[in-house]
Amino acid sequence: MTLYVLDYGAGNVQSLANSLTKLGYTFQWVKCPADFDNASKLIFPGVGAFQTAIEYLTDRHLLEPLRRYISSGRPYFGICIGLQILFQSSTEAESVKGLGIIPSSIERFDDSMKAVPHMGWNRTFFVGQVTSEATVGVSDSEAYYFVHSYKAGYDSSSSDVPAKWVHTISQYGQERFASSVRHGNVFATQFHPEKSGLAGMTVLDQWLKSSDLDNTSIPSSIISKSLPQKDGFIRRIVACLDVRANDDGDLVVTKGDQYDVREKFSSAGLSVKSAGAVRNLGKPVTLAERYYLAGADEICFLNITSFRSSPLHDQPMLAVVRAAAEKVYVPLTIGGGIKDFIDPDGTFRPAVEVAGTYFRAGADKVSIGSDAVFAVEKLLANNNQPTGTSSIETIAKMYGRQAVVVSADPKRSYIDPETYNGQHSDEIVRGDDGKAWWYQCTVSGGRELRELSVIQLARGVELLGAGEILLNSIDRDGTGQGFDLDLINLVKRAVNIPVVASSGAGSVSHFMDVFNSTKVEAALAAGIFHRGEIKIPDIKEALSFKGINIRKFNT
Ligand code: 1PR
Repeated sequence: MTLYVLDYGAGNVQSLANSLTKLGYTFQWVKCPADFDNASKLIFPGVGAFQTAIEYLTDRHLLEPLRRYISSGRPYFGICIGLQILFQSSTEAESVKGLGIIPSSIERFDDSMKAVPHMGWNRTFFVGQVTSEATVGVSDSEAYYFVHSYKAGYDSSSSDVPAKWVHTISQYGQERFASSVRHGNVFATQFHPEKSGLAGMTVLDQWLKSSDLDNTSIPSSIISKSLPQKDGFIRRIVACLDVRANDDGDLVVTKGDQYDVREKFSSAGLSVKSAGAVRNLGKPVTLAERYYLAGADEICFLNITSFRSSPLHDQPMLAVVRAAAEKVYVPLTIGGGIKDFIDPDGTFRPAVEVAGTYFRAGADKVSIGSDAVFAVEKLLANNNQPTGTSSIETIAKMYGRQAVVVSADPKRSYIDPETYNGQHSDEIVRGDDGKAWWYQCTVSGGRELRELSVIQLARGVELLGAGEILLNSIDRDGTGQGFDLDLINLVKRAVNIPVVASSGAGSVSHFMDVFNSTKVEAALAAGIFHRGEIKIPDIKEALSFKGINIRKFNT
């Protein structure tokens, strides 16, 4: 078998490369049109925009050779955008033609009742009887990782995927869509097998092992649209690793109390020497792998002092990302220092280049902190008119909005009735003790307060094209007092993109509270995992017991 992988330059293909290597396969990248002639199997992975993908293939004279490859009957496996380009068109870019192999259109999810992008884990269902061989390793008892705003509909509308193509369907909110398609030599998944732990590895392996696929995957006569309506969307548990160099220059996982990561002199048993040192809770890659194996649905690295130096020169951090991507087969988010900067030699390095370096190292998403605050300040000063130049916009344009997370670091700003001037009056929260506050944005890891409120930030970054908000709370960080539910509800109601609740988790019940009392898509914790106080499977078991949809422990 000569396996080729087609990389269209957007997003993280390194994870697929790592998965194939882990499974023991060797492969080559498609570099020129002639490579299609040499391929006996082809995988086209990718996230991002329909138009960007088609234009990339057209500009490099790869589109027609790809079409010829598929019509030659040799096996094709499309992942995410590799599924969508099989269709005639997409409402994402009406004037752009897809390959037209599947005679219907890709459409946007409806965001009136749910967050879009559909980002996270979901279940798949077969629509008819399938032999075990015909499943291609997909299982309706497993969950898979999705990240997309557009879908191949399966909702009885005229643009639905033709029945003979549907392999599995999934449901997000009230909408059902084809989560995988299969016919003849073509197999494609909307989900990312390379990011779906062991369940995804099984799909890749089965497809690679199978000889040419038969033409009779699922007889259309048994396709039924009367499957039970059940939203399979799963609430994610995210493990976060704050990373920085310690005083000896080694990268360590640290953890602050309200963002202060230095050991306190008052801590029991600490010598004078230890007091004031950067708290060291372990090695980044070791901990990331441990959390992956324990069932974390996503891993987040935050390079918390990156604002001090240029990330493109931060080789140890890039090495951490590369090494983690070889061990962790769930999504990896990397934050810290994602912004435009100028090298010491005067060379301008745009944020999109920084992000691209992390994607090529194995990150799936980048998280932007301080620079998002500055971008929204500029947006407001420009009467809410985006200029297309911010880090959020340029990265979202190139890699898709699902690849752009904004990490917000708000802090309560308490109101003094004597001096209050009416600012942010529609965002005021009142506590039981009579105190009132609004949530003020900060930059540089909480070191600097800005006038912007977290609601202005959330709405602004959504407008600029962010795909998700990682919502920290400086007041709750490291306290173990539980998530700030007021903050989370305020932000969640303000935007239609997914929100990850962060800061303050101290017990299993805090995860129940956040999922029961808010509509947040994911909950993140750091300290309780690093100190071994709570295990991820225990959280999941408790959530599942209460009827909250989780991904079973399975790596
Ligand atoms: O501004 O784009 O360079 O990004 C810097 C990033 O580093 C931001 O995402 C910012 O949140 C983060 N950061 C900066 N300084 C600190 C610090 O702690 N001194 N960490 C910091 C923020 C907060 C959470 C933490 C949760 C959960 N860490 O990510 O993991 O609060 O903690 P808990 O479960 O223990 O309560 P830029």
